[in-house]
Order: sequence, then structure tokens, then C-alpha cells
Amino acid sequence: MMLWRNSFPSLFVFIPALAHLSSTLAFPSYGSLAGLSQREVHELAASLPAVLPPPPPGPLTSNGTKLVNDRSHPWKPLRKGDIRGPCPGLNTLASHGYLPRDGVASPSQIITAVQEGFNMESGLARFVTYGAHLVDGNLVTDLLSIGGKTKKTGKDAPPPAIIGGLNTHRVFEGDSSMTRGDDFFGDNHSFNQTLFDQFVEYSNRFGGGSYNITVAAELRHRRIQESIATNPEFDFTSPRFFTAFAESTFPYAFFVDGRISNRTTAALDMTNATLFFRDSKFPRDFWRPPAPTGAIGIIEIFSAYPIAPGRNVGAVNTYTPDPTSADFGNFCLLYTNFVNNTVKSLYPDPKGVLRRNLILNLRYFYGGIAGGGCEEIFPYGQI
Ligand code: HEM
Ligand SMILES: *[C@@H]1O[C@H](CO)[C@@H](O)[C@H](O)[C@H]1NC(C)=O
Ligand SMILES: *[C@@H]1O[C@H](CO)[C@@H](O)[C@H](O)[C@H]1NC(C)=O
Ligand SMILES: *[C@@H]1O[C@H](CO)[C@@H](O)[C@H](O)[C@H]1NC(C)=O
Ligand SMILES: *[C@@H]1O[C@H](CO)[C@@H](O)[C@H](O)[C@H]1NC(C)=O
Ligand SMILES: *[C@@H]1O[C@H](CO)[C@@H](O)[C@H](O)[C@H]1NC(C)=O
Ligand SMILES: *[C@@H]1O[C@H](CO)[C@@H](O)[C@H](O)[C@H]1NC(C)=O
Ligand SMILES: CC(=O)N[C@H]1CO[C@H](CO)[C@@H](O)[C@@H]1O
Repeated sequence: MMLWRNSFPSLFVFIPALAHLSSTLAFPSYGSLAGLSQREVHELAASLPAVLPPPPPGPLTSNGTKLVNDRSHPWKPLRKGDIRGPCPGLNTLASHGYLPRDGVASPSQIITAVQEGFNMESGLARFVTYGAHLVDGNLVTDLLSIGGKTKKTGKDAPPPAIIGGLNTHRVFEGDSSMTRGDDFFGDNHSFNQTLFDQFVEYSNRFGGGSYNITVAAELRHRRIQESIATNPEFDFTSPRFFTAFAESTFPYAFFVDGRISNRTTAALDMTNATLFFRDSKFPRDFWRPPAPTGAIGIIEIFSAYPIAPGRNVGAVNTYTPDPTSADFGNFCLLYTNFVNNTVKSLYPDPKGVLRRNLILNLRYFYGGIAGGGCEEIFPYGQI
């Protein structure tokens, strides 16, 4: 049993707001500071408990399959205030106590949980977690919410413009999800039964009743075509370009029992799929994958229906490739654009603890792909 489960601070740790922001505004300790004015960032950062982000946990020492739906990790229903979001993997880990059940966690807790519960490969776990934390988490308190309310961002939005955690649109959460609608249509990080019915229909049609690589390729194509045809703001540039294909692999890579050793031909049946996607629940007697696992089959899925990264430009059916976006032929550009453009535009001129923690989190983020031949960049200098 992990210590943090007992020592984790209680549900909503609200920090009293500063008078001139708004007398009624309560800013949660996991709220992202991105997009706030420099003065607001400065004052909120000063009022939040500053945490020195620890280095990420390393790979599992014992990395084989094992029972993970065990007696010390029972599924429990949501309590009032518990947060869940767009990721069925993290939702499930929270509902079984591998993550704090309230849905607020540090990057280290998330990396530990995805490795322990799903045997996610260590580099991928780091890259995805710090990527999400950099854009959606609170870099002063070192906390990230796995969901949370989406607030429209923009110049006119009242502060805090973004407190969304992983639900925040465009930076990490994105369009054309398998079981969630596009942000353009409203709340759309929640499980959508109509979309899940399509997931089932495709699994029946292309996978003999189960979700495998063949189904993944067909459904990914279908969801992209649906977004092109219905969402005038559809955006399929990096990083969403990568996360969409990666997430299409996760159901057969991670949600299939670990006693099935060939993950290339693994297939997720619809009873178990429903448990993960809808109920945030491990099946009875669920064992994690047999070895540290990443986005197995991602290139097969992409290659079945190749598409360039791009977006609709203000109307449906106007999909226009964006040659400045990273794609599978230029992976390092994913890293470089994310750091130099996405993160930098969210935090143009950070000071003090915020700057220090940006530098540390960027270092941990790069650590996920160190050895991949990409050059590390330091938009905020080094410490
Ligand atoms: C390592 C930390 C992780 C983070 C930060 C993360 C975050 C996210 C986010 C933000 C989304 C929503 C993207 C979107 O559809 O707009 C997502 C989707 C998804 N995640 Fe995760 N995730 C993580 C690990 C995992 C793991 C370990 C699994 C599987 C065990 C998983 C399974 C999925 C699946 C299947 C989807 C797609 C849902 C759909 O398209 O309907 N994730 N994740
Ligand atoms: C899994 O653990 C074994 C034994 O310690 C080790 O040899 C192997 O490299 C590990 N696999 C990964 C992908 O880390
Ligand atoms: C679910 O998705 C479908 C198809 O995109 C959409 O028509 C419907 O409004 C969504 N339902 C809910 C409850 O969000
Ligand atoms: C997926 O399942 C279908 C139906 O059983 C099968 O024809 C196809 O080869 C499977 N795909 C993979 C990659 O195993
Ligand atoms: C898994 O199955 C695929 C397709 O049948 C096969 O090509 C591959 O060699 C198998 N992998 C292992 C490790 O058995
Ligand atoms: C569902 O998951 C359990 C646990 O991993 C597994 O034993 C079972 O074979 C899976 N499929 C079905 C149809 O129950
Ligand atoms: C990152 O941005 C800086 C400043 O805009 C620029 O000088 C640098 O060349 C960029 N780095 C990369 C690798 O694109
Ligand atoms: C496509 C989709 O899922 N649309 C839904 C998004 O969320 C709003 C609010 O819950 C719904 O009204 C839409 O139908």
C-alpha cells in the first residue's frame, strides 16, 4: 500500500483568493496558472504552497504481469466532489485507489499509478504525464486534476481563465476522441453512450465483437471524418495528432488481461470495454500487461488511413494541412513545438518559483524521450 493514499490532503484544498481578483473567487490548488495575466500569476503563485517537484519515479523493478484488481485496490463509487475526466485509464486508477480517489494527483503519483496499474512503459508515462502537467496542472503546487470543469479560455474570460485540469481543450485534451464528443459541441469530456455504441458497432463489424488493431484503424478514421464533417473548429495538429493515434492503441494495449502475452493480436471484448470506459472499473481478476507497454501498433493504425496534421478553418469540410505541425516523420518537432510554442505561450515570462518549476518539469518531460535523438531546449534557461 502506498503512503500517499493515507497522507494525501483532503478533497478540495481551496486557497483564499486575493481581494482584487474577486472577493468570491476561490482558486483550487490544482488549478492551472496558464493564461492568467502576469500580475495574477504573480499573486496567486505567492499565495499557493510552493512545492519543489521531485524527480519522477523510475521504471518498475518488478515489471511483469500481476493481479492489479486486488483486495487493497477495491473499486469505489464517486463521492461528492470527486473528479473524473476524459481518460478512462486515469479514471479507473482513481476509482481503484491507485491514484487519490478525489482525482487530484501529482505527476509522480500519476507515473507510479500508470506503471503499477497498467504497466505503462516508463518513458511514455513520463512524457505524457509531464506534457499534461505542463499545460493543465498547477506548476507551483505540483498538482494536476484528471478532469475538472472546462472554462472557455480567451482574453475576455474572467480569471481564472483556465482551471480545467485534463479537460482543458486544445492543449492536451483534443478532438475526435472515440467515446467523448468534441469540445465544440459542449461538455464533451464525459462518456458518451452514442459514441460508445459506435465503438461497439465497429468492434462487431471489424473485430468479430472485440476491439483490436483492425478496429482501431477503422474507428480512428471514422472519428476523424466525423469531426471534419461536423466540427468547424476541428483541430488535428500536434500534439493531438499524436495523442489521438496513441489513445486508439490503449484499449487493446492496456485493457486486455496480462495473461494474454501477444499484444499485437490482443482484443478487448465489449463487456470489459464497458467497465473501463463507462464505469472506470477493472474487470474481476484483471492482470496488468505482461511487460512495460507503449502505443503498440500506432503506425499500423496511421498507415491504414494516412492523414496530414491539419484543421478545419472555420467551417465544416475545410480540412487544411498544417505543414508547421509535427507528424510521424518528424517526432522531435512534437517536443520542440510543444515546449517552444505551447508551453511558452502559456507562460511567456514566468518568475520565481513558477520559473524554477517550469524548468524542472521541462527537464522531467524531456527525460521521457532522452535517448530519442531530440535536442533538449531551454526556453526559460537552466538552473
Ligand atoms: C500517463 C498519464 C496519462 C495521461 C496524462 C492521460 C491523459 C489523457 C487525456 C487528456 C485524454 C483525453 C484525450 C482526448 O480524447 O481528448 C486521454 C484519453 C485516453 N486515455 Fe489517457 N492518459 C494517461 C494514461 C493512460 C493510460 C495508462 C491508459 C490506459 C490504461 C489511457 C487510456 C486512454 C484512452 C483509451 C483514451 C481515449 C479515450 C477516447 O478516445 O474516448 N491513458 N488520456
Ligand atoms: C523488465 O525487467 C527485466 C528484469 O529486471 C529487465 O531485464 C528488463 O529490461 C525490464 N524491461 C523493461 C522494458 O524495462
Ligand atoms: C453524444 O454524441 C453524439 C454523437 O456525436 C451526439 O449527437 C450527442 O449529442 C452526444 N450526447 C451527449 C449526451 O452528449
Ligand atoms: C481483428 O479481428 C478480426 C476479426 O476476428 C480479424 O479478422 C483481424 O485479423 C483482427 N486483427 C488483428 C490485428 O488481429
Ligand atoms: C504476435 O502475433 C503476430 C501476428 O500473428 C505475429 O506476427 C507476432 O510474431 C506475434 N508476436 C509474438 C511475440 O508472438
Ligand atoms: C475480461 O477481463 C477478465 C479479467 O482480465 C478476463 O479474465 C476475461 O477473459 C475478459 N473477457 C471477458 C469476456 O470476460
Ligand atoms: C525556440 O524559440 C527561440 C526563441 O523564439 C528560438 O530562438 C529557437 O531557435 C527555438 N528553438 C527551436 C529548437 O526551434
Ligand atoms: C458531440 C457531443 O458529445 N455533444 C454533446 C456535448 O455536451 C453537451 C452538453 O452536455 C451536449 O449537449 C452535446 O450533445
